[in-house]
Amino acid sequence: MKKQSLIFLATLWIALQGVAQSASDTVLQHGAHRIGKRSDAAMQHWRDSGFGQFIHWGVYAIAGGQWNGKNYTGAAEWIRSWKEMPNETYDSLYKQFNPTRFDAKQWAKQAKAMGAKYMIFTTKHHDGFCMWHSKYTDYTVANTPYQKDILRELIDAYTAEGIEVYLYFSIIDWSHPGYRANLVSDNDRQQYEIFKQFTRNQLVELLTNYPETKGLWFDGTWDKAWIAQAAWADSLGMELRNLHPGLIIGSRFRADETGKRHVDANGHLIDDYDQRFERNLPADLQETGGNDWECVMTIPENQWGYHHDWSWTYCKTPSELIKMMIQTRALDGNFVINFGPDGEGNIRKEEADIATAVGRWMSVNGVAVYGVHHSDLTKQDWGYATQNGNKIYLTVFNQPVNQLLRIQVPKSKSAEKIFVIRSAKLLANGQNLSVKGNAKRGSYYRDKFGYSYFDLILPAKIKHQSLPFVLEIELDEINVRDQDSYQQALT
Ligand code: FHN
Repeated sequence: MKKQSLIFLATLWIALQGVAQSASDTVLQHGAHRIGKRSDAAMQHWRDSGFGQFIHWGVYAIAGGQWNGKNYTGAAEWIRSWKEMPNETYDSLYKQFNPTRFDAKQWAKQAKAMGAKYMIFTTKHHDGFCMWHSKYTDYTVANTPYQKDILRELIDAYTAEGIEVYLYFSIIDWSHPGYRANLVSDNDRQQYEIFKQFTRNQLVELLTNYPETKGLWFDGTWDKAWIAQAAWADSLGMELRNLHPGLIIGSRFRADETGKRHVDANGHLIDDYDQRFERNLPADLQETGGNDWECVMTIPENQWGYHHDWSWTYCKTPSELIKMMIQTRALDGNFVINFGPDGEGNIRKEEADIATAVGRWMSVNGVAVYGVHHSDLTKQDWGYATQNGNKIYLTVFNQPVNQLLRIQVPKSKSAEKIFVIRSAKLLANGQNLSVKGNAKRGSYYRDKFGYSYFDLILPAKIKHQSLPFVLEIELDEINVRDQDSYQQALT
């Protein structure tokens, strides 16, 4: 089909589709096209996956956050913007790109062992260097000493391990002559039209040549020039979705016509999931707006690409990352840990160690992460709960000194009923735990908010854990008889 016809169809689709609005909303043509979550199988699969790996890899890995003996303290993948590094020097780095130690299969096996169900790969970061053989620019891996199509190698290797691949794509492209952050002159506008066409061509090329792609992970969309393209970006999004059914796109891709990003002027999430949680987590479910969302997390404070020296930066431990992952899952989000391989293709030891530790933990406790959702059993001092069907997983970070884990159970909707803990076991070894306060004597303590509590007796051997442990519990909802008369006493 001709390009013009495709654009016409996409525009028609938008017009027919309308926008997701309620009666009191402002009329928008390019805001959210849906209120609430996507309900199709592809999106449910993304949701159930729960845990992913991010990989930032490009020619910035050669510099590794250092130039001329000086340390760049910004994010290593931004080194081209550092005054110490001349642009021409950076733009020639690709001539040295020859990662002879790169082994896609080994990366994929490591990701699998870590428990990642999907991987997001930087096909093109802000510098514009393409990790695939794009026919629309010479600035690609095809023109490096390495030559081979890295994206193809990664997709093959990760797919073979059952890990799905999402493509990170930066709209900012410092290498393209038509790219602008802001459009101030007619010449800017003309150049930007060429750049838009180039961007569209590359995206269509990616989806056509890499049909295994599950979603596009956009970045670098905060420029005024891009924000002003609401109608065009909306129709491009439709074109990409038509080309690739099931495609998942986060909220960073496009703005609405009022310039609002992520959520439109009516407060509705734009596209499929909220991408605002970068290196931070929502405090509670309310902050998520009930949307799908994803948290992408660095191991150091803010380094995505490879930096030679992590000694000056605060790095997260496996325990902290697991805690963030569980907090994310308890609030219905997906959690992604970033890796930044070096210029040779090695994954640094610190990252490999984290992958091993997280993977060991996931191999025992993964059921608390995959396919789970928010539980009515709310966050408590000991940690977070996730749920799958009748099974509730309690991930315990703060172990009580007396080995009695006090659980506040959810309230029943009926005043005549109460939830009790029917069974509890330690996932690590399947050992059943005794429950105190659960004797079926017909009368249960409830606090002034109507909550009941039960104590789980923890086995002595789980003392002094360096990583959290997980308990699987099941609840029963039972009828309560009259309260003890004492409980009716007044002050
Ligand atoms: O500027 C980029 C940054 O380098 C990195 O790629 C992150 C990943 O989410 N995104 C941008 C900042 O939000």
